[in-house]
Amino acid sequence: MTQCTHPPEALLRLPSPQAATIIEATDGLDIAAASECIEKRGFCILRGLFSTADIEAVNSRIKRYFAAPAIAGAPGYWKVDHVKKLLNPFTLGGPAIKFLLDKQVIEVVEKVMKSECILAETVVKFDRASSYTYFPLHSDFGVGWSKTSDSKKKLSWEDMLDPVGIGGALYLHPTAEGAFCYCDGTHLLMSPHGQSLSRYPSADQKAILSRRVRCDGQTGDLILFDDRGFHGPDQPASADRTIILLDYYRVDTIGQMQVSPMPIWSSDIASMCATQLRVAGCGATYMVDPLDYAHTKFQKNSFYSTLSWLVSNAYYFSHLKNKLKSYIRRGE
Ligand SMILES: O=C(O)CCC(=O)C(=O)O
Ligand SMILES: [Fe+2]
Repeated sequence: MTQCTHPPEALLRLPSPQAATIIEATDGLDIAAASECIEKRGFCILRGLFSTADIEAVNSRIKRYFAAPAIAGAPGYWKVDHVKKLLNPFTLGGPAIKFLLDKQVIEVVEKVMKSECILAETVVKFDRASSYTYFPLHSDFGVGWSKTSDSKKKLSWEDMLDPVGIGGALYLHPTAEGAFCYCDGTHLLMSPHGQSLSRYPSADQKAILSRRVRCDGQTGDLILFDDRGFHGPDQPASADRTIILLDYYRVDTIGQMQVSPMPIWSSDIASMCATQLRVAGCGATYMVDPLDYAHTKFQKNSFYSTLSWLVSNAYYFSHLKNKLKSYIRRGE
């Protein structure tokens, strides 16, 4: 396979960028319209797919988890840097499952991929307003991509011709500043110079950036996007943002493999149909051991050992009190 036409020529052939296409899904999702839009533009917004009650229920669970970090088993968020709070949405249980394994969404994703899909990764992400860009526009895949350096599977040019991954960004509140952005049609380029936009010749960077569309949206909007196109959060931003990110991988390309296994509530399993179980990772293997997953990065932080010591000894005084009591009782 020879390399595809490089930008900006390939970009010049595309129609000029437009505002995001919003597909109303309140009375059922038009699967063909959604998949056609993703194929053509690389992204679309699905509106009205989820009930307000479910979004509110999930938001109130997130509020509890995002109030404090997860320490010693207490409910809380994961910390990997100053600006973000993270959490696996499966941890929330109940209605959260509906957002992660929606049957209509799976149908769209599998139609676009022309393959079965698997939910490879998902996260609830709080992004703090920031005066600097900490997550620049990027493509999630390129030739040679693999999740870990020792992975045998590396993406080839042939692999890049199919949508290897379809991402999802679910808005949990009205979102404008800091919203998800997609560079219209850039999934068709197939990342000829890799995933990082800063590595592209400046004319290409300019052409790609000129196609950037900010997906302003409402609570409950779900953006589906082809991971091969350039995308990322609107940064710098003066507003905080909380979203649920989803990433479905193409099984015919990657295999029945997740980035890391999902922590699913046992009580939620009965509500899942065979397709949802498969997409959730039932019978799948994984690329990264949960102990080494990026979201567990805090174990490498310089405060980790001090905090560990504090937690290990958090009940020391009540332990001493019990010891003293038993000593006194024995002496009576
Ligand atoms: O946070 C966002 O808006 C985009 C996230 C993303 O692109 C990613 O995690 O790869
Ligand atoms: Fe991404």
